[in-house]
Order: sequence, then structure tokens, then C-alpha cells
Amino acid sequence: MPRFVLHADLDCFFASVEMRDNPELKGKPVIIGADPKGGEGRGVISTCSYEAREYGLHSAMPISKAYKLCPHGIYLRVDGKKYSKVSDEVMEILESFADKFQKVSVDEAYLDVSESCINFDEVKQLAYTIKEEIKRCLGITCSIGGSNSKSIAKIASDQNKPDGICIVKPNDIKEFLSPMKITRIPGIGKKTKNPYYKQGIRNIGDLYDFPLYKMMNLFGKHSKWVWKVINGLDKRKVKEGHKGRKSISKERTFYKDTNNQQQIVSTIEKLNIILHKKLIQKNIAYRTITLKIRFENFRTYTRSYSLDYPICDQNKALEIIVDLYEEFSKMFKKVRLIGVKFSNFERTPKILQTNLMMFVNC
Ligand code: TTP
Ligand code: MG
Repeated sequence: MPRFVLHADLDCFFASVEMRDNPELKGKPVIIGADPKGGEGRGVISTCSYEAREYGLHSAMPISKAYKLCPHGIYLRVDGKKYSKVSDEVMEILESFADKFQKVSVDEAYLDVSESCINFDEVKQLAYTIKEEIKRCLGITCSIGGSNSKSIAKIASDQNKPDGICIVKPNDIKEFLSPMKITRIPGIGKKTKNPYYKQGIRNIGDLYDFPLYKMMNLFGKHSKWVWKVINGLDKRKVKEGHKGRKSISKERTFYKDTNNQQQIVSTIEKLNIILHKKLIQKNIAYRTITLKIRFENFRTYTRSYSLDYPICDQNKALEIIVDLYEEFSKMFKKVRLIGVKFSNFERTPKILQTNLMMFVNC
């Protein structure tokens, strides 16, 4: 089965949230970080808007230097609590589109979409849908890269920033990477680049002249990883982490808006099966079931049902979700998207026992 991996990374994350919450800031150099104190401040920039980057500002730059380069910038403090909440909301959306999902930082994640897509055209379409959903629900933008490996997807997400998509098919990897500086390869940094620089190698394209044994001989053991990346052979899996998660959801945007009840219910059924596979695997029981529905006019509704006791029961859940859906089925509007969410978790090795108790109590 071909492998499709996406890497999503929010654009100037902290600054984007501030610009969303105060539209007057849009289009201006916005800098999030320490107080510049008129150029005397200590501390550094956390991030800054793309307008501020035009003045040479970037993350980790001393705030005093930033102030010299851009004294008329808008300097704001970090509001960690707010960004953390937005990050959770973004991750929930991203995860709902993934077959396997791995959050890697506050604003980036990998999505394995090998089961959802059959070719790279579908991968690209999915990337558009995800971006549209994040923009629509949260008012911020992200950039998405896609390929057959995590490392190439990550390099690709950086390629068309901000608000960009870049999908690299396996046969195009060499052409895509060749003009780039070797420091674009994850793992080659300020120090690790030195042995390559000593040999006069600056661009990834120069590396394609070396067979693996020669690379390892000249640049050390680490270059085996570099060789794998540039040849599209990074096989690292998208690692799912379920610890501490508050909900699990999945949604599908129909390729064409539809009022075909059979198609809608069968999609609900598929989402329910996929989610229960994960829930059972991780021994998670839930109390709340939510249906999300978006109509052709983009109006979006959610309806939830909460149980008195935690369950992990695919058939019971399906019955509840279809009941929730029936309320909307009389609206005679075409459906654009449908989603299912389970929350209010109880993590217990005793799910089976819990369900058994239900039988005993009946
Ligand atoms: P990044 O994704 O590295 O940067 P970004 O989202 O601001 O910009 P880009 O469009 O280039 O992706 O980091 C995500 C957030 O993490 C960033 O908004 C602020 C925070 N951060 C710091 O606080 N200090 C740092 O040195 C970096 C790199 C990020
Ligand atoms: Mg980012």
C-alpha cells in the first residue's frame, strides 16, 4: 500500500492568534516576546509576523536587537494559556482528518493519511480541506507538506509558507531537494553541517554524487540518515500518542455535497468503526458522543448525547449517532461534511467489565 504522510505547521503561530483577536494588527510587524523596554529590554523574540520578518526579525533574536531593526513594530507579551487552548483546538481538527496522528510541538503535527487517500491528487485535496477547516473554525492559517515520508513532508511544509501547500511525489524528491541548502535536512544543523562544508558541499544536490559507503566514510555514521532522507527512504512511522487526550474524533468532507441518506449513514458507520478500533486498542471508554454536520451553505451544527455510564460499544454508539443525525435529515439541505466525536473519557482496563456490569444491571 502506498504511504501518504502530511506535516502541518501553523504560520507565525503566536502572532497569528494575536492578529486574529485584534484585526487592527493585520498587515503590521507584530512581535511576540519579551518587553523591549525602548531598546533596553532583555529576553528574546518568541515569534513575529511575516511583515516583521521583512526587517530581519526572527524567533530567538534578542528583543533589544529587534527593537533597533524595527522600532515601530507592535511588541506584545506571550499569552501561553491562550496559545495552548488554540493549539488543542488545532490538534483536534488535524487529528480528525488523520488515520494516524502525531503531535510534535505546540504548532506542528504529522498525519498518516494512507488509508484515507488513494493517490497524491487526493492527498493534495485533503490538505486544502484541512487548511480550509482550520481557517474557518479558528481564523488562522497553516502550511502543509505531503510526501511518502515524515522528513520530506516536513521539508515540504516549510516550502510555501505562509498559507501554502507543497506535495512531493516520490519520483520528484531529487528534483525538489537538489537546490536546497543541506541545513534544510532535519538533523543537519550548525555543527553537523561542518564535515559536509569541509568537502565543499552546500546544496543537497551535491550529495546525490555520493554512494552510501562514501558518505559514511567522509561524513560519519550520521550520514546514513541523511542518505535515507534524500532518497525518500525515511520509514519512520507516524506514532500515535493517546495519553492525556480528552477526545477522539473523525470527519469526512464529501467530494460532492450530498443529500443521499444512505451515503451519509454509511459514512457515519465507517467513521464509527475507525474510531472504535482506536478506542478498543487503547482501552478507552467514553460517556459523550457528538455528531457534527455541515451543510452546503457552510452552516455547521453539533449535537451531543451523554450517557450515565462509560461505554465502548460500537453498535450502541452507532444507534445514538444515527438518532442524532435524524434530527437533521429533515432539513432537506445537502450535506458537505459529517463528523463523529467521542469524549468524556474513562481510561480503565476494565471496559469489558464495565460493559458486563451493564448486562448484570439490566
Ligand atoms: P515555529 O513553528 O518554529 O514558528 P512560527 O509558527 O511562529 O512561524 P512559522 O510560520 O515559521 O512556522 O514555532 C511555533 C511557536 O513556538 C511560535 O509561534 C512561538 C514558539 N517559539 C518560541 O517561543 N521560541 C522559539 O524560538 C521558536 C522557534 C518558537
Ligand atoms: Mg509554525
